[in-house]
Amino acid sequence: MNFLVVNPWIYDSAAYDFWLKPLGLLYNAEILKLLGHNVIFLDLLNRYDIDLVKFKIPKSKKYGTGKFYNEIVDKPPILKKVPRAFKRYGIPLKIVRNKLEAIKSDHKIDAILVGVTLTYWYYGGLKTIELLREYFPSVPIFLGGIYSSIYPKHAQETFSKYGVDVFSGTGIKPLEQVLQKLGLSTDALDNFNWFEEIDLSYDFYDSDLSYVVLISSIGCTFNCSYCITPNMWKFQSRTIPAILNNISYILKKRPNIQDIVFFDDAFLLRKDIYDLLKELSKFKVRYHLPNGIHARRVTPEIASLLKKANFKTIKLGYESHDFNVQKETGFKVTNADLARAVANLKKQGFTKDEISAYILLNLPEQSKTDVIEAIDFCYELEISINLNEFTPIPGTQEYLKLVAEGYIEKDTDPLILNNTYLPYLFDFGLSIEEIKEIKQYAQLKYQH
Ligand code: B12
Ligand code: SF4
Repeated sequence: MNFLVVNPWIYDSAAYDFWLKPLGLLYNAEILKLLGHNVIFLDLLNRYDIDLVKFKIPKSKKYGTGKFYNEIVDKPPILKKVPRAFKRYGIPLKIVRNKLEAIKSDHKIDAILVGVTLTYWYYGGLKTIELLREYFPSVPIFLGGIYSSIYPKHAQETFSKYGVDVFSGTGIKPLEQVLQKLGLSTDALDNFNWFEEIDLSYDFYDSDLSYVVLISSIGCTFNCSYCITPNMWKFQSRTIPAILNNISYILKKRPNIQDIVFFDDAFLLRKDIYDLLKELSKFKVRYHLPNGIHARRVTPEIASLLKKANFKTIKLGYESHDFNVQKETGFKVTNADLARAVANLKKQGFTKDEISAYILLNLPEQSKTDVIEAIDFCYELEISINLNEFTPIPGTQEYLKLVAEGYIEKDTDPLILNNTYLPYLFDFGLSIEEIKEIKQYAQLKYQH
């Protein structure tokens, strides 16, 4: 069969290509290919798309990250009160239309798969599907991914109008259900360990790529109050030989790749992390960890192995300076853990630019003082910071608490739960002024 697999645009007020690659869709596309199907992959967020670069040459910043092409679009009514521009990020509409026209005339598409990641990005999925329906009015469209797994009710209600079948859940099940719906056999997937066996090839990209994204483990053994990961995945890690094979396979095909990014939730939690890090040092690439790693696990030996393997981006999950907040939200870190991890990393020569800490901003139980103290603490440790604005994710403890306390409605439209819009629309947490003051404080402090 001919499958069209589409990574939709993002509609938001801010978005940046911080090594964004649609891993979930890539896995599903690889499995379809393995089953003998033909896959046409359309990533509307590919900054190096061959048609886009003819129109506008993208500028890449550090290690292949960079700005998406974007255009201001009309705001949906629910965001009218928010004084922020609303934009469509990704390949311009005209180019996408040309692509769909070409796909339609060259192939008989039998089914379309679309994946939405963040819950508040569903609107981009909707707009993409509206367009797909113009070209493929009667082709079955299937929606899956993090949004429909976290918020199935909303996804069902929103997308069924477009004749879209919505699937939730992680692993191979959603794809099996898609295949069954199409009347195809799933026997080949019985006892198939997709996480171990599928090599991400990046063959679906005919454009240049300066980085690739992989996962060596997925899920996490902690249970933080603001995080949905433990509800979605049981912690599992891919074996070291499989990870190394996957890297060799990619580098053989794309020797220009210089940056490998791990999207793991909890990169350091696997038991054989020491062995993995030793093996990773064999490849002449730079590695990056954009998700917060566990400070408690950054022992002197781990720090030394991270350095030897050539890790260039280390983000530590810190979130709050207040011991009570740390304890109540999941106890993944204390101030002493962070200080120890930083000392170990610094001893190996990691710089202030290479090490940063994620600090949560606007968590309901957090005070302005807590955020300021967290910034000061990181400044004193001489590391960089990333202020992460809190977003209540359906299903998490924080979300359920806000619903129980009456701050948000149970079936809230996820668009307004976007961390950029929250302070304009809800009464909990810090005010817009306080958030601005904190950001200015951090900026001024870090200018020196
Ligand atoms: C990597 C990652 C990042 C990266 C890149 C994110 C990206 N946009 O690609 C970085 C570090 C930049 C990041 C940032 C943020 N992230 Co993040 N991130 C993740 C993480 C750890 C992994 C995502 C991933 O690639 N998973 C691996 C793939 C294989 O899984 P998958 O996509 O679910 O796909 C599977 C299935 O869903 C299914 N599937 C997927 N698509 C389809 C389609 C069809 C048709 C079918 C049938 C099946 C199917 O098949 C796959 C295999 O099973 C997730 C947690 C998680 N474990 O998912 C959080 C997560 C997505 N992030 C989250 C958050 C909150 C954020 C931030 C907002 C944090 C902040 N406060 O600033 C920012 C937002 C930044 C941004 N604008 O992107 C939340 C989502 C919240 C939400 N409302 O939706 C998550 C769930 C973690 C959490 N805290 O609970 N993140
Ligand atoms: S440690 Fe990180 S990934 Fe694990 S539950 Fe907490 S926030 Fe989520």
